[in-house]
Amino acid sequence: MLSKTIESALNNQIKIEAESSQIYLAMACWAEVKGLEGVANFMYAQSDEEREHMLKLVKFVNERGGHAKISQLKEPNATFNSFKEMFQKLLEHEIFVSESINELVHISLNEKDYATHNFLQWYVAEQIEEEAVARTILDKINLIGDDKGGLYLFDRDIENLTVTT
Ligand code: OFO
Repeated sequence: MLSKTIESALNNQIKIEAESSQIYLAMACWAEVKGLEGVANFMYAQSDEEREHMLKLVKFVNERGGHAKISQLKEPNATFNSFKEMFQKLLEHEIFVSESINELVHISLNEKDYATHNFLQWYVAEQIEEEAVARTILDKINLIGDDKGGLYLFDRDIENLTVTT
């Protein structure tokens, strides 16, 4: 059985994962209208993954005697000045999510909820992976600079940078 504190902390994370999915969906749309198909597909996949992260939490809360809360979401940013800016925002967002997961781990230990603590380890590992992918992408974009040919190749290759869930 989840304590009220844990239930509300997990529900807050459900909202964060749902918002992540929306943020990445908006990024996918922007990349698609800008003609970068590879980047768009990559971001659509990221958006789907965030929804999976959300669902995993929803099911955990409901199975442990809580009630998952489905909240109203913030409208995400729809346009960016550049792909570099877009991926910088992605990295910043993932760092924010990691901090939120760390806080949850901290709360679960305070509450002596070892089942939730164990469940959260998957998210801890996932965040390491997602931050690493975002940093790799930014390194590549920094190398490309303003080179259009480089951006074309990057768009073709980004789909190989898959994130494992
Ligand atoms: Fe990438 O945020 Fe979910 O966990």
